[in-house]
Amino acid sequence: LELRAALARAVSERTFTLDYQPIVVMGSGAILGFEALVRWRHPTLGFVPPAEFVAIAEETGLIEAIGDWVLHEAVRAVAGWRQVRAGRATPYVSVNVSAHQLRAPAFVDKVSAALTAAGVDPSGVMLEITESSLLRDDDRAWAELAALRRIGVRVAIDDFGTGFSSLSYLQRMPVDVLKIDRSFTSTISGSPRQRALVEAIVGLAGTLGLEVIAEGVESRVERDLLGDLGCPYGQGYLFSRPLAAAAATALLSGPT
Ligand code: G
Ligand code: G
Ligand code: MN
Ligand code: NA
Repeated sequence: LELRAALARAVSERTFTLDYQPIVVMGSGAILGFEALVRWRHPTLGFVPPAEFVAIAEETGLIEAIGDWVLHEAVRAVAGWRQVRAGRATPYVSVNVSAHQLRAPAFVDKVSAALTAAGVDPSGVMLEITESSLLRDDDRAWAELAALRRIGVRVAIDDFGTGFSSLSYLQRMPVDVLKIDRSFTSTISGSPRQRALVEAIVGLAGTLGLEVIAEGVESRVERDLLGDLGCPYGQGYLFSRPLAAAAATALLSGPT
């Protein structure tokens, strides 16, 4: 309850920050974009893990205000990166969106407005929706996502493999990318069965014309196995931990 009140205060005082974790081409290390991860440091409780406060924010509806802030901040960051990278590859930002946000009216307009305000074209943003929330309220959410894809925003299924998407759902889902859940990545080196599962996911993605990104890549062994199985893109501690905004920009200023 105390945390709830503090969170409400944090929303009005905007005491959140975003960290950014690189998403890379695993073979070369080239940066494709960054996943934005919200952070909240409470004045006395210290750092509160997002898994905790995002859940409270969803229950209380505060996630809408937090999500709006995250979206604007993340899009502003892309504008900066694209300036740093002028004339070279154009990185995107991948933003986690909860089902609650998708259900709110005018979500599409909010995304467009954030893009317009920052002067970023829609290819600068990817939205991550968990597999379970996509399944929970399909109609509204799917319509919103389809509308976003029509303007050029990309959509990823987050934590893929942990939900229960049927093949017929997957075929119809308005998405571009599957992010393979880190529970698969972390067991891939020890288990032929897990390797076969990842291979099946990669094959499925190929059949459906979807891109795959492996999450939670922590070792070179995992990276190489993923490459062998046909998954070219990844993110994880092997490449980089989530970075503060300035560090992310500094990384992009480098040679690759
Ligand atoms: O950064 P960390 O691994 O602790 O994140 C934990 C969880 O919080 C992840 O599942 C992530 O998707 C979620 N999360 C992080 N940032 C955001 C955000 O801006 N919005 C929402 N809805 N979830 C987020
Ligand atoms: O659920 P989602 O995929 O959005 O969660 C992202 C979370 O995973 C972030 O909180 C991030 O800190 C965490 N993360 C990113 N890379 C790694 C990794 O290599 N290993 C582990 N254990 N966690 C990671
Ligand atoms: Mn995510
Ligand atoms: Na995930």
